[in-house]
Amino acid sequence: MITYYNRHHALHQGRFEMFRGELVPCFEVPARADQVLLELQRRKLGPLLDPLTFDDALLARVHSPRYLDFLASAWDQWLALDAGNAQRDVLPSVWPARGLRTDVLPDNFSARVGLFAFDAGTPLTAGSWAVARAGAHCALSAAQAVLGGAPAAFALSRPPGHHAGADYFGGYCFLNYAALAAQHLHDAGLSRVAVLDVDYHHGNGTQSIFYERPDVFFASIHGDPLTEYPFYLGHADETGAGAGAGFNLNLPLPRGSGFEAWSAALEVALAAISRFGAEALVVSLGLDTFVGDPISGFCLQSTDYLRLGERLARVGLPTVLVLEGGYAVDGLGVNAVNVLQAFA
Ligand code: OKP
Ligand code: ZN
Repeated sequence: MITYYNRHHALHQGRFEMFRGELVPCFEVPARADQVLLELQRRKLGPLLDPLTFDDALLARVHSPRYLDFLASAWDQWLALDAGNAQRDVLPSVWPARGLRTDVLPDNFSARVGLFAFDAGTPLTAGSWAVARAGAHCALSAAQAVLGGAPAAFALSRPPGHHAGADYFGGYCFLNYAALAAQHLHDAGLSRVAVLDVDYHHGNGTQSIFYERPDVFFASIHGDPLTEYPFYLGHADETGAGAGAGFNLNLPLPRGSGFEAWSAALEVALAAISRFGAEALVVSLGLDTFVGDPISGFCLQSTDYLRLGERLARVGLPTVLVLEGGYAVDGLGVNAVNVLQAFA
């Protein structure tokens, strides 16, 4: 399994996220990617490559120019407010709810942050833009490898990407790596691409990006948004709209679900992807379905990830795997590499 590794990931290191009225230390930490890297090296599951570089115009295939401009300039604007801000992360505190305008870009920096954010759990730091951009390059590189004939490739970066929409960040995510990889495969001539999201949390960003498109099928298995983050998307009745009607599949499961229910949902998702006639598969590989995850509610065991890897390989499609969540840092390396090794 080829891995593209974002060696700069630790330049994004959030201090605190808002949780139950308090700022608590971030769950999404550099040690996550470090653990996956260590386990890849321990099992000699190479090669381990630096990402290729890509034109930033490719980011605009998925994200709006206005949002990309914001991300690229946010830290400098934050510093310009107060030199002391160098020691503080950016978090939003005001949002445009229904009926408030998002078409006019405010001059005020806090107002801009809120316009482009959907939660207060995603600190934007000095390194966020550079790291997210390099993470996008990892995902694009993995897509490129698969286009060049590799059966599969893995993008190892953090923070994750699947909650990021065309023009918003949140859920620890800034750029949607899975969407960028899928779009890149499509742009290279694959007319039908499937994205399978197995993270515990619904991939609201990816769903939204492709919701009205018939050429990218999105399927997701996740905690029921009635009780689980991101709450406002991911229900079973979201099946796509317009030309995309019928090309979105959500399989929410109750908190507490184990591998039996989970793997039954996986079969439903894979059957739909096969009926769709996908020519390539992008997997949003979240490992926060693990029983030991501190912020999630499924009960998968480490050995279940071997079954997942084998099953994904049996689909027989060129496959890009992108690391998403997984916050039980000690188990993350073993769980992620179990999927990759079993796939390979
Ligand atoms: C990102 B990914 C935890 C509350 C939940 C957001 C979770 C984002 C998960 N205190 N905060 O899908 O793994
Ligand atoms: Zn997650």
